[in-house]
Amino acid sequence: MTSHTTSSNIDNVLHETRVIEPPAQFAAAANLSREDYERLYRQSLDDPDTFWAEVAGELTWMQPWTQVLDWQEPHVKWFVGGQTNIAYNALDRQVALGRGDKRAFIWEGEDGEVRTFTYAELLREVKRAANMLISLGVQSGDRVTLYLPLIPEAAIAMLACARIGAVHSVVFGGFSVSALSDRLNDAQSKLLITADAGYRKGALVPLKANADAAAQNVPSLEHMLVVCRADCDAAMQPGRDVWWHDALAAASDGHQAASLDSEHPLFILYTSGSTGKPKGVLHTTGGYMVAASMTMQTAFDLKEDDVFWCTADVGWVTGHSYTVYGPLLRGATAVMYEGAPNHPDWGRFWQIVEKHKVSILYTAPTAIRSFMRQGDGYPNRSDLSSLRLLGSVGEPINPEAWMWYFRVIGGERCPVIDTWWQTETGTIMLTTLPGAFPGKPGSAGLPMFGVEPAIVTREGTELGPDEGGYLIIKRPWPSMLRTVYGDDERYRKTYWGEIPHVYFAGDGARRDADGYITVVGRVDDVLNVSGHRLGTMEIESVLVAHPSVSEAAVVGRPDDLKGEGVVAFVTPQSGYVLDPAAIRAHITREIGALARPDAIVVADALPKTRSGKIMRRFLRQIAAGKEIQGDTSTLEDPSVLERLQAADLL
Ligand code: 6R9
Repeated sequence: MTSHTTSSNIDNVLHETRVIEPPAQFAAAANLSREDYERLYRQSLDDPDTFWAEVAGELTWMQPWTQVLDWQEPHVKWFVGGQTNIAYNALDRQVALGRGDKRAFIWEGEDGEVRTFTYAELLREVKRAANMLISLGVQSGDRVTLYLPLIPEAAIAMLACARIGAVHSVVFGGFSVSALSDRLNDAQSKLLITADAGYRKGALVPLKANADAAAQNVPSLEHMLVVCRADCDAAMQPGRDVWWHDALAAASDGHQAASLDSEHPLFILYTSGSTGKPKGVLHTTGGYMVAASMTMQTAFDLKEDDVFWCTADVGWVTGHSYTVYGPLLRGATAVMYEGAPNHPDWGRFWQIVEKHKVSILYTAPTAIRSFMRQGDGYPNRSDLSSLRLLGSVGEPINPEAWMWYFRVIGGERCPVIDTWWQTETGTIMLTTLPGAFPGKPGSAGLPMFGVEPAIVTREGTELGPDEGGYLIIKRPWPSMLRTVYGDDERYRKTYWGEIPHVYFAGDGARRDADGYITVVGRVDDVLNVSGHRLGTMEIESVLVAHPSVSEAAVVGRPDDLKGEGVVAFVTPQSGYVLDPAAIRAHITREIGALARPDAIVVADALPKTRSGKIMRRFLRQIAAGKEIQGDTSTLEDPSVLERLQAADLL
């Protein structure tokens, strides 16, 4: 098994034996006890129809389903024949339940501006936005791409799409022109919703200019809706571009949510895979809604007066499920923060926690490690006593960061839940329920309801306690991806074709004698940089498109802060001199700053087998500054390795 996860992380996790019992006060008030979990988990596997019917029954359906599950591997339908609307359940239903005056969102801009929306206000905005989309010709089933900063309009646009049955595809605002253009074309989007600009560390990101450049090669695109976030200084193309505020002002606030089939597509979200082209992961309405609502309630032990802050941008799946849909489906108050964690300094998160009295904080290990590096001074300057629960997501959390989070941020009063899941799984799959089970630093823990995981060999044989292998899921769950948009064959092969009849997660993991699963990292050519997935092939194909590059190989190397860093090995095209600055600029332009290599090694050749296959295993060792280990005899020219080891990291 090849794992790219930082070896120091793995070593730490392997030697970790601490068990942190749930703080007594938290446990006493927890929604679910250990016995509840065990009973409900058993029921969710033994009698899924009853379990899911009960959970789904907490939400509003315009037409009841006739069958809970229809599984024809690899295709699944949940709540078959049912009709519902996730935006209705997130908003209209909350107002009907008496939460009209409760705060739905507290948004804070990087510049300190605060906007709040009650459920009634948010519903009104979403109804108007739904009418605005209709007036621009958007119909049920059409794709709408969002390229926005983390501002309330991002959530409003998502909910408005869902309300009329349009399929949203959110592209992270940090992605490049060509990444946006590829995603617009793959989804054949009719409408692009963007902003004049976005704020990042005090500077302006020119979103509209990027959107204009991306739109040049997108034949399907009819309109662009532009939110004014900065100074409304954007070139508008007559006939195509419309200001959000103008169109919204003209739209009526009367709108009835569409009654949609349970399997009606809800969103596409692109994520990196092992090949060059990102996958459009498709999620549908009913199952996703039920799982988002259920996991929000159980994993986060949600209470009526919680203030929930998931720090993820809506450009990632975490932002879909726990910044927007999950909290609203449970009628919670959610915090949204637009900017960087270190703007104007590393105390920003803690000031936000104090100011808005955040009770549940959900963030990524890479952020926790950055905070840790800045010392205890920043968090100690703020009153963090409102916090009662802490969550982690996106990559393995090293036990040191876990303990720091628990001790310094949570004051040893707040349980820490480590949640493992993926864009493809839609919602949380592994975590130990806080209050019901002790936490083990570094280990995500137990399966959520309805999730049947196993650790297996490449052949699919189940492994025993503490044996490392491949993480698989043995049966479908409601928020499972339904396909790869436009490429069902890739869906079948990637997820159901690696090991017969099980879902292949692409992660390596172990399970201990208590059933806790520790996920150690990807087993495919996917890097996890600061919790974001990047395909090495994706970066390589961009590298070789540069005129000065002949061949390229990209690997990850352990990085204390980011988890993994990107190292690019490149050989020059004859007659060219490789300029690392130009290469970095090229990657930033073509993919985004996230993929910019931390180190570039210019080489005269790459280590290849006689059949021409690049041996990335050796490159990983070189990138990590390690001794070369393993059989080098299959290499066509083993001396390449010595030259690479002697080369400078640029
Ligand atoms: C939600 C999200 C998914 C990949 C996944 C795994 C890694 C996420 C983790 C974790 C260890 C955790 N990952 N959570 N690894 N422990 N708690 O992050 O989705 O962006 O699709 O990434 O992230 O490698 O396969 P996504």
